[in-house]
Amino acid sequence: MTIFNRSNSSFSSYFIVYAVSLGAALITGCSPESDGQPDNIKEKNAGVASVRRIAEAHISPTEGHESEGVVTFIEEVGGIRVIADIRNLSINGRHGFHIHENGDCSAPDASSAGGHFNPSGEDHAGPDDSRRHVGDLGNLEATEAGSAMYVRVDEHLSFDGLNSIIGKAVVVHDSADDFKSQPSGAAGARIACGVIEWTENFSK
Ligand SMILES: [Cu+2]
Ligand SMILES: [Zn+2]
Repeated sequence: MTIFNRSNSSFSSYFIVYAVSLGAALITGCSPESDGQPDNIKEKNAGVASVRRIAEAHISPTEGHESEGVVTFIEEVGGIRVIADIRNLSINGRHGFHIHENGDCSAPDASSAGGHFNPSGEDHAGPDDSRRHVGDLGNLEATEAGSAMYVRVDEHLSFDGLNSIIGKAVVVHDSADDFKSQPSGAAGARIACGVIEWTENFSK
């Protein structure tokens, strides 16, 4: 009896996973470009409930560095889902990852992006601290291949009002954020930067 229940339960799990995968395959396979949304965004959204607007930052290296990638921001109930996909980082390194107050990456060292986005005048802290800069997203953790994936639903971020991150900059740092040092976690040089903008489909 016990054995039967166990195998029955794992069959159900398998079936659910299969059904979700099939659904995602049908969405991407049968309506290519029908809504103008890129396939990579569709895949990220598959299975995510209550998706609304989406913004993105294309991350480019600052002078003398090579890190690059994309950060996607998806509006959800309870906050903004942040999905970062960054490559050419130092191997196994931890890299401070913040939203800075100016959407301007034009300076060779990205100093034009200003300080951490901090509309409520708090001290610098870690992403899980209730009082922090809105822009305090913590660290990227690179693999031995020098790439980092970061996923977090953050309740401090918004697409509207005082905490709106639209038009701000995402900055990746050379060193780890210690979540304590003021004003920016002693995370070192700015090695990559990108401005947060609406994706094509969510332009207003
Ligand atoms: Cu920073
Ligand atoms: Zn900060």
